[in-house]
Amino acid sequence: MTATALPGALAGVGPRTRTTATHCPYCSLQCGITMTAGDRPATLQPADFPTNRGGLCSKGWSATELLDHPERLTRPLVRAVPGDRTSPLVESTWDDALDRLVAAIERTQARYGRDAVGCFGGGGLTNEQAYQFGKFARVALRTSRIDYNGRFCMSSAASAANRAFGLDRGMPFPLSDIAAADVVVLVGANPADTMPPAMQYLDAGRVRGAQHVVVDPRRTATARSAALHLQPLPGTDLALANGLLHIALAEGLVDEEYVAARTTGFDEVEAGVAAYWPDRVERLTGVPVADQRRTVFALARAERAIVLTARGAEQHRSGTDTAQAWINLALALGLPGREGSGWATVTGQGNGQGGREHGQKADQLPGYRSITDPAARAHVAAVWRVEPDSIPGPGRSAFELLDGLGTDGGVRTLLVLASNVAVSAPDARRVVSRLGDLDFLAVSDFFLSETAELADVVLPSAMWAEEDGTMTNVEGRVIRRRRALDPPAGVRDDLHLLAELAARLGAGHLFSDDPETVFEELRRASAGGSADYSGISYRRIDEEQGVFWPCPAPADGGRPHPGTPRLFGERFATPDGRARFLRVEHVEAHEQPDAEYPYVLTTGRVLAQYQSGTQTRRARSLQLLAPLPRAELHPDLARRHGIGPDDVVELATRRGRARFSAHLTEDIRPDVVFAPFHWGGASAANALTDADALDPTSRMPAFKVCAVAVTRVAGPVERLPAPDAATQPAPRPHEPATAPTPRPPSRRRTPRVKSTPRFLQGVYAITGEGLDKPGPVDPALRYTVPNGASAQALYFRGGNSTDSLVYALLLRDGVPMRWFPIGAKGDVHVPLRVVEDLPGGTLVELHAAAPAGVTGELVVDLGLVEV
Ligand SMILES: Nc1nc2c(c(=O)[nH]1)N[C@H]1C(S)=C(S)[C@@H](COP(=O)(O)OP(=O)(O)OC[C@H]3O[C@@H](n4cnc5c(=O)[nH]c(N)nc54)[C@H](O)[C@@H]3O)O[C@H]1N2
Ligand SMILES: Nc1nc2c(c(=O)[nH]1)N[C@H]1C(S)=C(S)[C@@H](COP(=O)(O)OP(=O)(O)OC[C@H]3O[C@@H](n4cnc5c(=O)[nH]c(N)nc54)[C@H](O)[C@@H]3O)O[C@H]1N2
Ligand code: SF4
Ligand SMILES: [Mo]
Repeated sequence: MTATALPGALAGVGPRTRTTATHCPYCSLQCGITMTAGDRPATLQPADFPTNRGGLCSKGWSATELLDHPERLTRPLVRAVPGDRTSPLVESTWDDALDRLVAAIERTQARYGRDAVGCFGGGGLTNEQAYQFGKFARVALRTSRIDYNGRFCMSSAASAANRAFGLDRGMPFPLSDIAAADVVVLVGANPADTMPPAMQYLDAGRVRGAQHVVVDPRRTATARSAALHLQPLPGTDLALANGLLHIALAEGLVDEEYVAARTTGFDEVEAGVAAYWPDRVERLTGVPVADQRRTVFALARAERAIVLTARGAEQHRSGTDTAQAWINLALALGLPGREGSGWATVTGQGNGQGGREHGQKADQLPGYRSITDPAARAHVAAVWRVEPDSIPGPGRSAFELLDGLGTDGGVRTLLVLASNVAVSAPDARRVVSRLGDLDFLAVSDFFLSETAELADVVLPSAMWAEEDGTMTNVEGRVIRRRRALDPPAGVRDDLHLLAELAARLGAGHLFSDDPETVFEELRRASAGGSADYSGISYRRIDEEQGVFWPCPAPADGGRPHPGTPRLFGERFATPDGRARFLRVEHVEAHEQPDAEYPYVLTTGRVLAQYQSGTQTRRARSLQLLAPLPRAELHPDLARRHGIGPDDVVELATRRGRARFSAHLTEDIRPDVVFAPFHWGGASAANALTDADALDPTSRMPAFKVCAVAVTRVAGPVERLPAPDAATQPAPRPHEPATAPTPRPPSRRRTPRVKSTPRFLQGVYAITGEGLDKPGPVDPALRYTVPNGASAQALYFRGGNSTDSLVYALLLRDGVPMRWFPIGAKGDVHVPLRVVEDLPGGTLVELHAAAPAGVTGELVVDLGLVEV
């Protein structure tokens, strides 16, 4: 394959140089650049693309530094002693590395079943790679176990958008609409540091007199340029949004005509927000009543108004409901679907949007289809040329997949593409310990990331400028990543890697390593799905500066579909065309500050580092800008602990300890500490974060809030020392498969929590309609947790009288949560997680599935306690 053709390739500037139009490799803004490459080190210039209009941030400017970085991996690495991960990683051949990986896959699947091999992907992969990875898992490995790092990113906003609008395109309008809005409220978004060139749209609005409101516990660069800064306690954004809606109702600001014409469910929400009166909201959030009122009035009086949420609001155990609360507010004010107005989430990774559409999610098939929908399975199976029944069911979400590594029923051989979970996953010390429990770990990366360091096999991948493909940016615009130079000898791109692995697993005839061929297949697989790409082609992207999905293929002979820059103008993507209000309630953060851990820790980003830092920590120019990981502390907090500017501080939580240089600033709330997560080792913010309470719908961990203690360690230093190993708490062990021996009853009386047992149980006759067609069995197998109470699930027992494998399926609010396979004439007893609260209002149901025509009896017993 040679470098790309027109119009990506422009005239070269030297005899053997060529210039290619492509995009920055990092965030979802996907700033346009032109690269010059050939007989000298590659260089780049910002381009006049609609998202950046000639702008670029320091990360983009430095991107070419890494292409020929001395630490770049150019050969596969394997363990000197196979199977011994304490032996050194040594260079090897592709044949040897792939032989080892394929042998591990076959060994694991023969011994433990297909689901014992797992895949973990990333939102940095191109659409073609993400699509191929999802297909590879289901077709070549036939495993259900695939998920990706987007679960840790915008999954809460995605679930909320799907629930409310029937469609998840993060921004349902082009970025340029932000410049035209009279009011923009940014909730937990800091684009001044995370997408600097996008600030020109906010700046343009401000010049016209637009008002911006920033909701952030820190007075960030974004907040400083806004008209109003609300500084809530982390994890209270839902209460704030409900409070704003309460005021809107009280002041008659609700757009009743819009609510009546375009939405459903408002009455319930109206009743719900009655409890969020302004003083109470001030107590919960710390946002003064006067500021609450200013925000609502500004939003309601604006001709055009936009509410944006990002990770600050979404990375919580109630992230989905928090996004919904802001959607409720936007709907009540009549914003979504009105030109220049609406709600949007700011997607983060380069292909964070496309990465969540093409099937690398546990519950998903390409075109944003559901893997449990029989019609979706049939459509995709036809494109893949496999039987619908051969496509596995839903797998486990990212953290649950990682937490189960090496256990019975968990993954034992894992393939990671484009993610550095050892640094970026929550409670990362626990994740590192789980990675150690694997039988085999393979990682594809272009540097030896902290995760790659733990692998049995490391596969050197091509970098962004060396591969072709498409990406879908923050706006939902499908663009082209174009190959500007050849990868170093010995390096392969991930499309090629997956096609080659599939061939070795006997499915090679179903896979291609050519990006455009894969894209053509992706188009067909997406046709008719909600993320419909079927009318998009490489040529159209080249000609039109990208194409916004949905863009269906025209019927025979019809005019090409123009793409959809703005959604929801006429109707929402729900069956009745109306947006759905949903009542949501504030829940406290899972971990509250106490005497031992008195402050709230929140985490996030700094301008000059990207994500887990594998790339940006290696860029010399960026190291000069952000050499040391710095934790932000208020001077009052610092004084209490004798901490001076730049001192070394140790942050401790129940999970671990990490050290940072102290950045004293009045821009942060005095009860909050902020730490960036771009570093591993001594300064790993994710050694501190909590993964024990995931969002019930999106399975998002609470990256943005846990309880922390702060101590001073030493004065300023050049290199941060590691915390004392002896003080690091042991990572939480796997949940034991068998119950521990009961201790003799203690004599000390402890106060009992009043609880009531609840059971969904009985013996039912079943007739199967297909293993992929689960359905309700009996009305008795439904239970709604009463309002004001909460419940915990204790166990599931099931028996199966038929001659075939059947499944029982546990649903929570209509969403499948767990599958319980019960073998022919078999029975199971599965302990469930008792520390996970099912809040009041949650609907719990059991469904079942059996192969078509199979009849017999199913015995089920789901035990819960109601508190
Ligand atoms: N420089 C840089 N840019 C990036 C990235 C990067 O790593 N570095 N990553 C990209 C990716 S993948 C993503 S997802 C985006 C993320 O982009 P953002 O969401 O803008 O980034 P964060 O820093 O994670 O969080 C934003 C803000 O949320 C605030 N915050 C923390 N807790 C809370 C809370 O409870 N409520 C509210 N309202 N705010 C809170 C933080 O103080 C922070 O300023 O950035 C993209 N761009
Ligand atoms: N505490 C805390 N933790 C967080 C967050 C937070 O706000 N706070 N944010 C979360 C969010 S929003 C995100 S998106 C995740 C991101 O976390 P990660 O998934 O770890 O993201 P990256 O650091 O981008 O990891 C990508 C890795 O793959 C490599 N890579 C990049 N592109 C490619 C490619 O095309 N092919 C291959 N083979 N390798 C590639 C890079 O070198 C890097 O090692 O972190 C999450 N973790
Ligand atoms: S804003 Fe994002 S896409 Fe643009 S240059 Fe910076 S990192 Fe790259
Ligand atoms: Mo992200």
